[in-house]
Amino acid sequence: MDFERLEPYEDKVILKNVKNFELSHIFDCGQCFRWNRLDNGNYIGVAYGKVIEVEKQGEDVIIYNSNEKDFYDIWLEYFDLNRDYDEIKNKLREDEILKKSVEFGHGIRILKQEPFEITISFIISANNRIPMIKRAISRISERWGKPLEYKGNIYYSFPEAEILKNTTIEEITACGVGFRAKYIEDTVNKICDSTKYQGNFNETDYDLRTIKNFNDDECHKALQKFSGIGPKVADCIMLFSMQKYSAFPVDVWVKRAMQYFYVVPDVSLKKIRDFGKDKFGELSGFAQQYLFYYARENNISI
Ligand code: 8HG
Repeated sequence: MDFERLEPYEDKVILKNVKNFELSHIFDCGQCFRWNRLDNGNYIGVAYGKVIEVEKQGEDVIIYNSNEKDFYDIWLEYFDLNRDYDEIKNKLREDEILKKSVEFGHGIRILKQEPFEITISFIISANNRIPMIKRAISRISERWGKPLEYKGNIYYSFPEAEILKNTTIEEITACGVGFRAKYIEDTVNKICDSTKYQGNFNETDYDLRTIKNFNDDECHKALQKFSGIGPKVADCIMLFSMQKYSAFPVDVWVKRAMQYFYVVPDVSLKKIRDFGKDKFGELSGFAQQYLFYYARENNISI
């Protein structure tokens, strides 16, 4: 566990002596799109139908607009606080080359996000830039999500699949997702049709809860049955919302990082994925995140 104890209050909780928790590392390392930094360095974000503000004060972390129940029901797992990141970092640091990236992003934690939101978000991420991805997801939420008030401002939850099912391709396109609208529509339809069979033996591979229970390789394959999901996007979905830590998403930054640090020749993304998974094994997903953050923040080139 990476914190000592919880101090609950009426409308906030304080986590005392938190290890391996840096707001900018967690929220700007590429895994999430719904967190925004305030001028004072705090972050406000929406997840699991709630809006919270997070502040780091010394070694403590304060979660505003929350309480003890929500912390144990949602945020403890969301922030992966039961995991000891020192253990992961120590193992990864045995690789002399990875040391630099691990030290640079020492406060990264892999968030446990919602599978449906992350599936749609990473379909939008394909061949796209992070500010554009964030804008599109924010527009989809404003249009179809539930309003949540905090300090006089309105935030919006990410809409349920059933709600997005009743939209048109034109409406989704208008949120700024471009050619990906048809993939979103098709994926939403498949997910909604599959959940009709919840509890029966008729369940299809399109039910995200079922897919989440598959082993890592089956999960990676099952996700690619949706349209708009290739190996890279499937790796991101399984890593950021299904706790499959052997995933190794290779985008241009991770490719560059692997070439820069490991002198991998200019080969296919698939070869780099195999190389990474082979090297980092069960910790591939974590290694990938330290590499992605290092490469992008330092704008490395090869
Ligand atoms: O966390 C991420 N890892 C990898 N490998 N790729 C990512 C992450 N987050 C993210 O948005 N991407 C993709 O990188 C989306 C987009 O194609 C590009 C933005 O730099």
